[in-house]
Amino acid sequence: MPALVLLGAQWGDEGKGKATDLLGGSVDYVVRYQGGNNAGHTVVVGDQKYALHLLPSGILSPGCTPVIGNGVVVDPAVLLSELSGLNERGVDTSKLLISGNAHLITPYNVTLDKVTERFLGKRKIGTTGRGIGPTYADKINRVGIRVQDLYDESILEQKVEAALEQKNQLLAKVFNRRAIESGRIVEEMLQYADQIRPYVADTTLILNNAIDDGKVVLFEGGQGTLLDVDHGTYPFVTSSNPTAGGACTGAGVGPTKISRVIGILKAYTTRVGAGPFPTELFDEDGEALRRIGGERGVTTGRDRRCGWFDAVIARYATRVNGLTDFFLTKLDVLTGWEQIPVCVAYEIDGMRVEELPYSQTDFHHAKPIYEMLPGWSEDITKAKTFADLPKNAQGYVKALEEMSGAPISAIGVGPGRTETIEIN
Ligand code: 2SA
Ligand code: GDP
Ligand code: MG
Repeated sequence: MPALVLLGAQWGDEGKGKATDLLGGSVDYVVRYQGGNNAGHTVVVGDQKYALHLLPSGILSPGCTPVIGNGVVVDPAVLLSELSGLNERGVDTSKLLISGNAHLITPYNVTLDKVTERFLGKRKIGTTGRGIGPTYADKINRVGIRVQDLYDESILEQKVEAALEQKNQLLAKVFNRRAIESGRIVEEMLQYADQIRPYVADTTLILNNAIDDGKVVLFEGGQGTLLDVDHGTYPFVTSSNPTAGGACTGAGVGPTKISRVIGILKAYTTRVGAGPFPTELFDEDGEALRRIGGERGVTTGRDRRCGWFDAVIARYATRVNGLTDFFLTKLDVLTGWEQIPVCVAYEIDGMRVEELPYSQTDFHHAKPIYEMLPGWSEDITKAKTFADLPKNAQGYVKALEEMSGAPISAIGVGPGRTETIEIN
C-alpha cells in the first residue's frame, strides 16, 4: 500500500483527524494537500484532546513525518503558534516538512475575507474568516506570495507591492477602508522567515522518493467532498479541492501512485456555514444530534447544522473520489432513537432522483425521500467487533454500505483512539 488518501465524504467534520491518527502508527508520512487553518481536526489520545488546524494529524504519531504540501495555504503566525502549543504539551514537531511552493496567507487576505463576508450580508458563504478564499484567489491570479519568497527579500517586496496595488483600490472604493502599506506587510512576513526555514523542503521530491522506496504515505484531506470548489455545492464551498484529485496536485504525486482512497463518513450529516442541505433538521432531533455529537466548529466555535444520513451524497462521494472504502464514524451518537430516517433519494420538482443533481437550482429544491431503519438502545461504545453491535446497529451499517457504493472497513463508536471497530 504505497500511498493512500483519506478525505471527508460529506461537508467536513466527519472525524478525519481521528481516522488519520488511527492509521498514524502504520504510515511513514502524513500529508496535508489543500486548505489551511480553516480545518479543525480533533484527535483524542487517552485523556488528551488535540485540535489541529494547519498541521497534519500525523504529527501526533512519533514515527510519522508530517508534511504540508504545495496545495496548502499557510498562515505563518498560526503555524508557529500551533507548533509552540504542541511543543508545550511535549509533542515533538521537529520532523515537519513544508513545501516551498505552498502559498502564504497574508494579513491583507484575512482582512479581505472578513470584509467580503460582511459586504455580502445575507448572501455570505459563512467562511471561517481565515483568509483562505482570497489567498487561493491570489494564487490563481498569479499574485500570491509563496513560502520560498520569504528567503528573497527583494522578490518579496515586489510581490507584496503587486498584490496590494489592486487590493488597495478595492478596499478604498468598495469597502471604504484605508490602504494597506506594503512595507509593514513585508516586515511582518520577514519576522517569520528564520523560524520557518528549518522545515522548508522540496516535498514533492521527498514524497515521490519515499513512495518509490516502499514507504507508506497518507494524504489527509481537510473539509469534505461537498465543499470542493469544483465538485461541491458551489458557491457555498471552500476554495480548494478536498476531493481525491486534489491530493495529486496538492502534493505533486501522480494518480498511479495512489492505491486506496478512504472516505470518512459520519453516520448522520452536518454542515457549518451557509448553503443547501436537504436532510437538515430544525426540530428536537437536530438539536439532539448537535448535543450528543458535540457538533460545534473546532476552529470558529460555530454550531454545526445537523441532519439525517444522506445516501445520495455518499454515493456521489464514492463516484467523484473513486473511493475504495469508507470509515463510518459517530455511530454511537445515534443510540437511543427508536427509528432512524435515512435519505435514499430526492424528490425534485415531483420527480424521484437517485443521483446528486449537477444543477445547483435543482439541489436547492431537493426534498429528501426517507426510509426508516430500526434503531437500538444498547450502549455500543465498548464494542470491539462488528458482532458486538446490536442487530439493529449492524443492520444500519449494512444498509448504509449497500446504499453508499463502497465497503465500510471501520466503524467509530466514540472519539477515543481505541473506540473503533475494524472490519477485515
Ligand atoms: P473557508 O473559510 O473559505 O474555507 O469557508 C468556506 C466554506 O467551507 C466551510 N469550511 C468548513 N466546514 C466544516 N469544517 C471546517 N473546519 C472547522 C471545523 C470549521 C469551524 O472543523 O469545525 O470551526 O467553523 C471548515 N472549514 C471551512 C465553511 O464553513 C464555509 O462553508
Ligand atoms: P474532522 O474535521 O473531520 O477531523 O472532524 P472534527 O474534529 O471537526 O469533528 C469530529 C468530532 O467527532 C471530533 O470532536 C471527534 O473527536 C469526534 N469523533 C470522531 N469520531 C467519533 C466517533 O466515532 N464517535 C464520537 N462520539 N465522536 C467521534
Ligand atoms: Mg473539522
